[in-house]
Amino acid sequence: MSPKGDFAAVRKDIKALLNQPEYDDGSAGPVLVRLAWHSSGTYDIRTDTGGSNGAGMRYEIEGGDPANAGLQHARVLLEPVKAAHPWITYADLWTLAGKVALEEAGGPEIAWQGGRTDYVDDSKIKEIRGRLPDAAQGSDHLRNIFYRMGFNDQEIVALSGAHTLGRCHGDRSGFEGKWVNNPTRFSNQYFKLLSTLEWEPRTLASGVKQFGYTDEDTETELMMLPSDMALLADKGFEPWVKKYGADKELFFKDFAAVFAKLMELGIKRNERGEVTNLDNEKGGYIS
Ligand code: CCH
Repeated sequence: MSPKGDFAAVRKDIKALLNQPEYDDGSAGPVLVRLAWHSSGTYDIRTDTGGSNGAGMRYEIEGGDPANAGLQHARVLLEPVKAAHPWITYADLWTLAGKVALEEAGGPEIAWQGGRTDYVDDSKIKEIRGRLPDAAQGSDHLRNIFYRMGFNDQEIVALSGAHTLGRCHGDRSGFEGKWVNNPTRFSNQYFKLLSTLEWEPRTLASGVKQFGYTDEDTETELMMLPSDMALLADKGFEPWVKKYGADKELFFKDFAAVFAKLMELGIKRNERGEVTNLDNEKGGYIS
């Protein structure tokens, strides 16, 4: 068992579970990134509620939000890490796992600090459902959701580049498929494909509408969500799609900054980096 605060030991254990030959495209990384994002993306800057503190997804009221369907796989996967390092909070473990997964997938280094606490009950998460984005909607919706978290247009586009990783699962969101050919490798490929391929509207057998592209040569089928396509059709978003597609370094730099900001939503720290809005008696340590 590692001593309290030994985040390097936790990182090592997270790294060790990323390779999952039987799961999806062979890596647990993408679903861990999604867990980190959904644990943070509930933040509301006006009411200062939600965010990465608390690990509210352990409770039905938040974990059972249809937007969080499938994330139990990620949480279950991390249980052995929690068992080996019981001092770490779930809120820290989930966000740290997202950082480690991104870096191990070849992404930029993401600044991360510990100290989050876990809610002791669900009393603070009553109004949390419906705060995550709906992939069937367009740019007005994206702005409503992400401005509420405190992000601007450039940051919304940079964050969307995470869709280079992973895939959609019919039994989770209803959408099907992957955005890029190599969905376990972080890159700016999502932006390149979004702006250069001829995306066609597709209706799945379930009636769900998304966009598709079939590469006849390789017989590869790729997809985009309606919310991804909305980035292309919007004057404020589209220039950033082009910039990130053309400049991987710029995308990596901006993504690292905005993902670090996402992980800190709802966290207040003093000048020593210690979290001051604690939700239980245990927290407050720093990395
Ligand atoms: Fe996302 N995302 N996401 N997404 N997402 C899905 C999967 C992933 C939206 C909808 C969906 C971000 C933003 C948005 C990931 C990271 C981020 C799925 C499929 C839907 C639907 C879920 C399934 O079926 O398993 C919408 C709408 C938005 C609006 O902007 C942001 C921001 C991030 C991170 C920074 C990752 C990674 C996945 C793949 C998960 C996996 O299991 O492979």
